[in-house]
Amino acid sequence: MAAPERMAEASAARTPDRFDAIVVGAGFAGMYGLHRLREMGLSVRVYERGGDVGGTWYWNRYPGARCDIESQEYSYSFSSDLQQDWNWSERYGTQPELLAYANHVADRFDLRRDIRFETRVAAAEYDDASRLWTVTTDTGETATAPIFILATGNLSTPQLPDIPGVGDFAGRRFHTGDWPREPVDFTGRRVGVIGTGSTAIQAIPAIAEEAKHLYVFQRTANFSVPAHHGPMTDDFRAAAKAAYDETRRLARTTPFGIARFPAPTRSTFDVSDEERQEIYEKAWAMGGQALLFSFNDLLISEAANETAAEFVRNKIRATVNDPEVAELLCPDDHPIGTKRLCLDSHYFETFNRKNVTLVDVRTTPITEITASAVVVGDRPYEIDDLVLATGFDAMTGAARDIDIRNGNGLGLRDAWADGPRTYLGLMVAGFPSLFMITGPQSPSVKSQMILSIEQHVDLIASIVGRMRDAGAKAVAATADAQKNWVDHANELAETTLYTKANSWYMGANTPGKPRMFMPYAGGVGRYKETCDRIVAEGFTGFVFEG
Ligand code: FAD
Ligand code: N01
Repeated sequence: MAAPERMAEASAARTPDRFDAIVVGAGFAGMYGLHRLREMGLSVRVYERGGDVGGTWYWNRYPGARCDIESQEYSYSFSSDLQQDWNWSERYGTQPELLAYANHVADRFDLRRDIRFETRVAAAEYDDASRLWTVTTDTGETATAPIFILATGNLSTPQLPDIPGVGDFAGRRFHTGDWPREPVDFTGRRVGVIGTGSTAIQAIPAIAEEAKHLYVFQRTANFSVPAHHGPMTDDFRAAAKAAYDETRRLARTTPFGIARFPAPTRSTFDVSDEERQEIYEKAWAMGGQALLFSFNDLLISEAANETAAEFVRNKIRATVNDPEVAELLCPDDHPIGTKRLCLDSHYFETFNRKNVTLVDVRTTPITEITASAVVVGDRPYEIDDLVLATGFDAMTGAARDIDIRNGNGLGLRDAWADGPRTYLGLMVAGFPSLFMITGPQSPSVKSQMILSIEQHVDLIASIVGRMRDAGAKAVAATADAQKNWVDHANELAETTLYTKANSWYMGANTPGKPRMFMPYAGGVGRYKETCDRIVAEGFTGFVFEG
């Protein structure tokens, strides 16, 4: 029987809760996953615990939230009409604009009819005999499908700090990753922000504009470079639209998936001190991640890295008026770029304001949070509002939150007890027909993520296409292929400086989590070439069953 007829027959026999594919999450990954599989003729059900589409941009509504990759790159490429019709208004899209874009995509491709909102997937179990996944939600719904896709996001499980009393605070308490739907006004309020990661660095200048007083509780200083944010001019937008075919093609060959940042070819020490300084100054003036793409050894050699790190520290010293505060803001415990390089709009300048106090909680840690204060040592800082910019149980948190079991009853949590192990960041050996979009050991968070999402969804589509062509009922990654891939990913990570930081990339921010560098460090271009070769060679490392 031909593949389309088989699908048609399956559709005719389907009961209401039986689908060809079930997808968890309606962020950019789940949205494109739904669209792409539906285009192939599959029936798809998406479950999303939020009230609408957008994922990251639905949840992270804190003041100042925006992307750190320019909008003409940080956007879908799969539809030329969409690219041409949508007009970005700013260089780095703001959260409201990115959410509007997600909504536009949902409307344009009529996605919502296949999405169940406000429904959390609690469990999923595979049955070896029927080769079906059965998914259970917190609303008591169950559904089955041969294909089960986690589009649950890498930064979607907000994490509260393990500080005694954090639940006792009686004022308004916010986590930036689960911000209220309605705007929050800080006018006239005493606000405490815990955290100085990318999120806090965006939120602090915006909150400082409104608050009566803002206390920033910093445990680890972070490197940040100016975004040089601004409106997108008509000329720039028109040129970007005209060049889309070429920029998207180029982006797929680069380390980070950004056309603007091809792989650098020179070493830090190929140039004189003066020339290096000029190169850094140019990158600083350009803004964004440009600095890290100045030389090819910045994330490999400590000596090279230190030149860029000290350049940024000197910028901080030149910006912050109080030398003691400036030194506190200078990162000294990790190489630059080994945590996500932050982009800011006047972050360091904010510490020159009279209504902002930096509180060093590394020397003297936060001892507790009371009903009205953050207590550092024995000193209480009385506040009205507490903002927790304390990050996420990153990369594995959302998948581990679902009780996923294979046909032998083995849980994904157990399979990953020593850290995530995947084939290509796409599948886990022993868990047939379970796919992850931008899973661990794929470029994922070390890339322009919409590009990586599209690449993974397209790869899943070609595997599903192969299943249909072969009349297969399931597909699995082999244990050998997974072992080789994990070894390769770990070996690559060991050649970089990434392992030297206590970052969420390493799982270091989540108590009890095994330490390993979770994203693929080989870069987008190399990863894509590998995937393309695997497909061309007949899906090496995958077994089609039944
Ligand atoms: P998400 O957008 O996280 O969507 C996952 C969805 O799955 C969520 O809506 C969640 O509610 C849902 N979900 C999870 N578990 C369940 C469950 N059990 N049941 C039902 N639903 C579930 N990346 C970049 O490349 N550039 C940037 O500039 C950039 N900026 C960022 C800024 C912030 C503040 C954050 C937090 C991340 C940023 N990222 C950026 C990363 C960003 O997460 C990705 O770019 C992208 O939006 C991820 O899309 P996604 O669909 O994979 O995941
Ligand atoms: O989270 P983080 P985030 N006591 O984990 C501190 C993306 N993103 O939400 O470093 C005191 O980076 C913690 O301190 P320390 C981006 O990929 C992108 O900021 O552990 N402090 C740290 O300062 C980013 O990397 C954009 O010592 C405590 C902070 O909380 C990722 O999301 C914008 C503490 C957490 O920083 C996550 O960023 C925003 C405690 N007990 C986010 N516990 C863009 O611009 C935690 N901290 C694209």
